[in-house]
Amino acid sequence: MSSIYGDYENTLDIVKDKIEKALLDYQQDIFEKTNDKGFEHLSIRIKSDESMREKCRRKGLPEDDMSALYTLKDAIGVRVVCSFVDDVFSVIEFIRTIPDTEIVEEKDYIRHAKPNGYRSYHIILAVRVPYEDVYGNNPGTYYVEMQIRTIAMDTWASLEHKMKYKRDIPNQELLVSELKRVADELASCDLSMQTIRDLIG
Ligand code: 0O2
Repeated sequence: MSSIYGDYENTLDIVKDKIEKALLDYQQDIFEKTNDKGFEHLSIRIKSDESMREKCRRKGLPEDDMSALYTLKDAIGVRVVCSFVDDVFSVIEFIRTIPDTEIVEEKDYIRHAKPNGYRSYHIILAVRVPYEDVYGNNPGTYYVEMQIRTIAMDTWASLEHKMKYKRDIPNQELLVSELKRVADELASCDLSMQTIRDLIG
């Protein structure tokens, strides 16, 4: 079976590399200016053919390049994990300045946590490249889903994700409410950590 990304698979790699380079340059720049890191770590991936097909099926979409590259906008996924909440917002401000890109969707689950306690900042970034896109436009537009959050938020999200996809967990209801409680405690710790860092200077 041919790739769900069709003729556009190679361009996805180019877009991924462009965004990765921008973020690594940012990290380098912050380090040169402050001797500190702009973020703790970065992960960037292209959703596998099988995962994208599975997501299309789950959402009732045709398994084709239009669904994979335009209707769903997370073929390329980036996660930037920071030590401190202020670093998260600095990364977001940097993202606004990346040339040939435009933020087309923003969800602030940090100031507005989801009811289950999930916190993270989500951006859908449209990236213009001198190659054809799925609509036949050249320069073309490709999309990148970005999640920017603290280490605490990231650890919580991994644990909650694990629970969601495991079946037959005993006391699931209790775990859900414990996770919510812990999410709020972690948010409070994130703020205290930020305050201490500011006081240290
Ligand atoms: P997958 O398979 O991980 O790619 P919506 O339709 O608005 O409810 P949407 O458009 O998918 O949701 O966007 P949203 O809310 O920005 O979520 C995007 C991704 O963030 C999700 O991908 C998850 O990876 C993550 N995410 C969102 N909410 C939660 C949460 O409550 N817990 C955890 N652990 N992760 C979350 P998908 O869409 O699930 O698909």
